[in-house]
Amino acid sequence: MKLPLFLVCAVAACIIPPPTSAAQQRPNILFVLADDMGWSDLGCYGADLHETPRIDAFAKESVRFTNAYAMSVCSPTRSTIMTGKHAARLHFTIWAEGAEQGGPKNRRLRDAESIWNLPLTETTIAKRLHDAGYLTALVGKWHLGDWQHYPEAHGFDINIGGTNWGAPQTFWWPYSGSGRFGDEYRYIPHLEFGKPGEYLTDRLTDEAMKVIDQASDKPFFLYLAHHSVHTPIEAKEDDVKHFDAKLRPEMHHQHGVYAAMMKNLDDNVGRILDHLKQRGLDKNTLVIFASDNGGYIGNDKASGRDMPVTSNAPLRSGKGSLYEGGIRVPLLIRWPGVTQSGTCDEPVILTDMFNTLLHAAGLPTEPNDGLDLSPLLQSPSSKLKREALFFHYPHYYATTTPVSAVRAGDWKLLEFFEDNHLELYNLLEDLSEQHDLAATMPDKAKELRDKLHVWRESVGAALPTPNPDFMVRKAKTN
Ligand SMILES: [Ca+2]
Repeated sequence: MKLPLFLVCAVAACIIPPPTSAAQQRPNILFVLADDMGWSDLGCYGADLHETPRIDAFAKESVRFTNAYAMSVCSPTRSTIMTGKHAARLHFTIWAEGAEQGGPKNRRLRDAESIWNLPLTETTIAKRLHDAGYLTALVGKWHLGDWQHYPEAHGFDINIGGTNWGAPQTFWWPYSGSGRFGDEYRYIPHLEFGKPGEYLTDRLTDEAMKVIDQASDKPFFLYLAHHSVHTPIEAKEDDVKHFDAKLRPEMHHQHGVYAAMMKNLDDNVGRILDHLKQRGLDKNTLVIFASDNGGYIGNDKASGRDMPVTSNAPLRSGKGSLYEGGIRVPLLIRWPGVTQSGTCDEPVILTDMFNTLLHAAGLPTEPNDGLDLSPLLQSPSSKLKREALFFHYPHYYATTTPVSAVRAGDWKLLEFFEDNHLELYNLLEDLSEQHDLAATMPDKAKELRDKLHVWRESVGAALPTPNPDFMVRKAKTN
């Protein structure tokens, strides 16, 4: 049946709410995610060699979280930001290429099974914001699945550069080629037109600024996921010279090329903040800056230096590990008119971004594994109603064997799956996790282990299994 036009309009008027002043004031959201940046890599978190004046100035206008956590590697953190669900619940516990590899070598355990495509049945924060009228854009790294699971399939209107790959072949235009990842030819879509000497972090910032301009009168959600400061460690020569000249043996950080990469990222964070201001959008834009996991403490050939890329000291270990160096990350949030600038010591996790952003957009929060951090943004000294944070990495990496962990108050317990041994630390007294109290405080260790087991069961966490090949090999040796 065909309805008269006036009736169609009347029906539409009932369904589509007219824009309200509250809706018009919904903030834009700019989420800048660095890759593999360690907790102590920024000046405002204690770095010495590195120079990050723009991010440090931004931190002074933000809530600076000192106890913010991520998962210990790339894709799990990105999946939890997108869904508000813990990576263990999603069974997205390792990065895509790692999940594909499988095949344990001479290891005591077989990795737990992990997905490597973010299921299309999951509703991402981008989809929620898109449906609420936001222009949604991913610029940079995606790393949540193959082409059928790219950002476009997960609520993003715009995808510039997002693929299944976790790192570029190179930070220099045309950013493509093979060799670094075996014979695999890697490229970054939509960045084909450029010029020699162009550097990836500069280019992604240019693209992000165009997205801001494109949004016009729509609010935008811009997820600017830089590849920097992930390997390959490559930087501009003049910057490298500057940091090499500045290096002193007593410095906490020692890698001049990495320091130069940090400087360039800082410059680019400054550029996009300046762009917001020039466009008159800074007062109505919620800006988040974070990293997806702890700093990478292995070497990188591309840098030409045979030394660890960074150090997370005073935290122990780095990317991959569930010691603090692998999971504690910088987190800064600025929302003019809402945030009180200051330091927040309350433990939070990037899983919390989902509900925090829903709340910011005036949407109802949802029951999931994260909380809405708005109370902390309004009052950094307030507390959340949360007993503990949990971590689950049932895989191997250069820094770890399969492990789970829980942080409750100042206490931290790790359970290693190879031999089920426990380690207990008091982070208030022992931030560097050097004094294992599991043997001297067995009751506390048991209490936290029980809590960890209940949580693992509640999320259906996948566990590693004994590796029969390991036993066979051992028997032959004997
Ligand atoms: Ca990462």
